[in-house]
Amino acid sequence: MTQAVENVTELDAMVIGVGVAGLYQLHRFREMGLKVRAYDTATGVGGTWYWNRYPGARFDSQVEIYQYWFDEELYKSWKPSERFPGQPETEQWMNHVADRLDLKKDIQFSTRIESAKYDEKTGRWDVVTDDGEKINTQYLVSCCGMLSAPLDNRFPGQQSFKGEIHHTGLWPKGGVDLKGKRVAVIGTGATGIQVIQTIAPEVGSMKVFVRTPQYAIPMKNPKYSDEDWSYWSSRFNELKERVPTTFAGFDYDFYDKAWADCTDEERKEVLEERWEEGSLALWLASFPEMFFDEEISEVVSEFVRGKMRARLGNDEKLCDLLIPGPDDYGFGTHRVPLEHKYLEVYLQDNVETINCKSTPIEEIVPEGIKTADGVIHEVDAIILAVGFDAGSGALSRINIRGRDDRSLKDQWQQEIRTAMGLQIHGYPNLFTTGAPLAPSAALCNMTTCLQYQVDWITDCIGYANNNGKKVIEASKKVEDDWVRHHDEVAAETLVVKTDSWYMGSNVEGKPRRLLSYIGGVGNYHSKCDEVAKSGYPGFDIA
Ligand code: NA7
Repeated sequence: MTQAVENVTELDAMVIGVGVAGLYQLHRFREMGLKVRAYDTATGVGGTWYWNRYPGARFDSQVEIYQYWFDEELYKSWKPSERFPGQPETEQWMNHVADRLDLKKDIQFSTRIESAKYDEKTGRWDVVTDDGEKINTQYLVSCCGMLSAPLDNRFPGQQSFKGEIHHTGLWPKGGVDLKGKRVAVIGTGATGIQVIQTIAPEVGSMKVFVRTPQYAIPMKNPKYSDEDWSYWSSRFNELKERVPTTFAGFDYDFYDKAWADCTDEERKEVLEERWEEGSLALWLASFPEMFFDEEISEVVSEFVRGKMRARLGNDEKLCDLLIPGPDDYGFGTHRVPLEHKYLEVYLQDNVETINCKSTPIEEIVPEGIKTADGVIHEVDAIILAVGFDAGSGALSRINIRGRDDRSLKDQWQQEIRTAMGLQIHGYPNLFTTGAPLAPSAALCNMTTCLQYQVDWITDCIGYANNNGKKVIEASKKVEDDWVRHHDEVAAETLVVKTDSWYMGSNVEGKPRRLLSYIGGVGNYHSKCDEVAKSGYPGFDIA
């Protein structure tokens, strides 16, 4: 036997990424008795909650449902401090999960997966890491994340900047001292909003580069006492049953009366009540008609605009720049962020806005940011809150070769397709979580959809094992059918008309397709359950 063969790590299953999905997938594979190992570029667990340690990072799903549902004792064993905990606490929780399940001994940190090549003769994957380690595995499961490929090299001249420049998704572990400094923030998506409202009190001055205004909802984030957590713990089984059946994997769901059957007063009451809730309920638990009907969308959008205008003291210039107008896009057709005193930041004397629509950023220069009008905005630090190559980005950054040496990156540069977000035709024994065309990122509370996908994948592999089979591949037909259904559902909504990372339009040249399934989480689960119950029709299992 040659040296090279001796140095190959042989596995039944390999997991890439140890965020919410990866930890659970590792746990499930271990329970099945498979020889499994997980790999992650980071030095610790957490995925999104490891990398996004920028000031103010926190989730928009209530902590009582941003949970694992497979173990009641695990749920009860963690005492969250508030309704929407910040990144440090969420990272601690993920470490708690990993330690409680003793997962870390099967995780290799600080390791980037460079390539994965399917061997048709053996039905197995040959994987190579950045330090040259070779892994041979029967099953390969991507848990790389939906929003984990940062667009960190966005502007020409970034390297020349004399001060500190950081993308929010690659924030240094030790933090960044912004106290008293002149800081620029580029981007006002969900991330930019969290950063801006958090650093505003400590920076010397701040220049916010705004291109697209955002609808945002004020977050209500009460502290949770032990009694509060006992209350939620007592509801564990009820929540566990309900959450996967709702439209977006939260514990709330749409109002049970159609818009057309409500009076104006009732509509207003429903919207006001959801607004006061201080969560994403206004978007995901009020009137679904806002996703389909332009007129209804406009009524809801105007409701939100009115709230925002009042906060900005009806300052015309600020309102124009920060609040989407009727001709921009409708509320909820873009990811809706929650915020806390965000708009008030713009009323501070030391905060300046730069309109990137009229004066786009041209380049980064040693002193700061140069805009198209020739102005150099001098700053000490630049925060790039400019987003991610969502959905397809993480897997495209690995050289993945399927049957006939086909390249996933090349394929997805032409058209982004998956079968239910769980497999890709031409890539046998490769399974995906958080991938395009499955529900994700606020159109699904991430813990809900990721756990479901891990369970589906685990059951599918279990089915193959029980039947003495070794290779599983989504047929072209099953993928075609899913893509068609996905597109039909998407085409009925207004979301496909709005430019955002949901549509891939934030990355130049990326083929346009809604990256998240919008037919509802409950519906997605029923469809995937049906496939599993019927013995995986449309999947070639050999
Ligand atoms: P987003 O939502 O993609 O937001 C990125 C922001 O950066 C957005 O305001 C962009 O404006 C702005 N941007 C990007 N490129 C530029 C340039 N060249 N000039 C000016 N402004 C620019 O990313 P986030 O990180 O906030 O959120 C991603 C998801 O993570 C979020 O939805 C949650 O689900 C978690 P644009 O809209 O393109 O005009």
